[in-house]
Amino acid sequence: PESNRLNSTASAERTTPAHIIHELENGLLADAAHTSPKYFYDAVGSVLFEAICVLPEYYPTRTEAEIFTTHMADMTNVIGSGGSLIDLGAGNCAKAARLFPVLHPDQYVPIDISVHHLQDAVRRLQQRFPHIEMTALGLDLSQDWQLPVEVRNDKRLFFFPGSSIGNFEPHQALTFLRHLRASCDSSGGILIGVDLIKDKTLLDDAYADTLGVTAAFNLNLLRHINHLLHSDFDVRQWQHEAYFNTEKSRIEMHLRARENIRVSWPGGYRNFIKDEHIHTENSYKYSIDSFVNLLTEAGFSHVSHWTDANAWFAVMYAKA
Ligand code: AVJ
Repeated sequence: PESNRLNSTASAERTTPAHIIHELENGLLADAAHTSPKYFYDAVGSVLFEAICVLPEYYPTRTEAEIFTTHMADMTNVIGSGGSLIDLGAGNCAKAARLFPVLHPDQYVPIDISVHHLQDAVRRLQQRFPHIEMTALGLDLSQDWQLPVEVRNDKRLFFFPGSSIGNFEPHQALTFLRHLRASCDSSGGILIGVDLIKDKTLLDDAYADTLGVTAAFNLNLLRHINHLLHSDFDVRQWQHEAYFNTEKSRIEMHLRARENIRVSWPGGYRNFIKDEHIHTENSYKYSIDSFVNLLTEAGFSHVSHWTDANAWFAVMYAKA
């Protein structure tokens, strides 16, 4: 009903920061429409992503977990213990929690786009590990960010699992890694998960699963944007697409218009013709050599890496 629409317009305008409105509008109005992958992760999107991580087709999560299980003792020898464990994009903090009993950090610093998302997980972890100081931070890692003074600068270990680095363009990934290198002293280091280039069919299937969970994850973006921008996307008019672009070494996710569509929001609109796309995500895949080079170019050294038997995924540690 019209009255509901007006009510939610008012609340969207109250709650969405102007820079987010501008970022969304700029992306939607660009010749090749695009959106940032950070908008996947509303409440529904975060749950859908957790479901993706347990799908048979989505090998990265279980392969990375298996690499940690198999090589934990070797990793611990290389990394050492103590210091401050800085978890970039911590979510439910489960991956970092597995490291506590072996790396014995003095401080745990989970970072996520919303500090609110971290609160429950950190409260539970603090009960299990009372002697680890925990400082949750809300930071958007795709923008400029700095660690506050509460984060100890004695052996900072940046933990960036899951191949989230793949969401950056390679030149942005380099800038991001350089920023990490500049954010610690020579006692620091990075422990990072990297998805590797592999057979196109395996990659395609991992992002177009047969249950349609990744399709739901991609389409849910439109509902989140409706909430943020008070736009009128109709999910039924859009089709999930995902494929490995071999030349660019990246998975691309798109939403394709099934028909001619006009999308409106307060202050703007965009007409999409049938088959026009919104580019919603890139997920870059690297070779071991290319990522070792990237870490080295960023100012890290002594890169160690561990992989699974199929060499589908790699975990790398590099010293500052
Ligand atoms: C969270 C960026 C690592 O690229 O594999 C999963 C996101 N998108 N399925 C990835 C994602 C579709 C995921 N990252």
